[in-house]
Amino acid sequence: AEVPLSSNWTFWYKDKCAEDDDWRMNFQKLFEVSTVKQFIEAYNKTKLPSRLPLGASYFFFKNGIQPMWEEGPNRGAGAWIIEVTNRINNDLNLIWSDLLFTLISDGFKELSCYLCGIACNVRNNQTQKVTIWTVKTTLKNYEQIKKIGRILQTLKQNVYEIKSIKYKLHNRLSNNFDYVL
Ligand code: M7G
Repeated sequence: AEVPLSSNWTFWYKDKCAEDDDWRMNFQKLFEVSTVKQFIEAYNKTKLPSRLPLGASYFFFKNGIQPMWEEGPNRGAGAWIIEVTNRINNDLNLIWSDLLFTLISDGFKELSCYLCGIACNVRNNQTQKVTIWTVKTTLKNYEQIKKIGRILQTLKQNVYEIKSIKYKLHNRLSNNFDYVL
């Protein structure tokens, strides 16, 4: 029998859109996965982020959560943003894969209920981002959401060239960050 995942996930691709297009268009659902086998097959059929065209994004979200700020538990929430400096080396791919495998193996344990999904944005040779979208921060879950950030910081102890890890609210128009560790 197939080994079930502890959550079901959807893999999305979003192509770059023109400035005045509605950002919420041109999403493509690539795969829905609910077993280890389905995940591995989907992973093997998907290009690594470094091979995506500039401006494109991947999203890997829990089933039922649309990868948009306006939807469900993303509303009023934010994300941990991991900025990676360099497209030439493999760090973006490694961090993205690391997080995919962590999510499907329930590596965040009791913190997983505070996570909505992850995204990867390929922008130019200077800016690549992997973002970890959480539920809305409250006084009650603030510590847990910070703890997710501290876990992500352990990625820095590896060889990855990470520029910064910061938390940003989705609805913030400026580029200010809301909290750092
Ligand atoms: P991005 O693609 O997340 O990152 O956002 P980038 O700044 O590195 O390119 C780029 C722009 O896309 C934002 O400033 C928004 O105009 C739009 N955008 C991004 N997201 C994730 C959303 C979203 O969830 N909803 C809406 N309405 N617009 C978004």
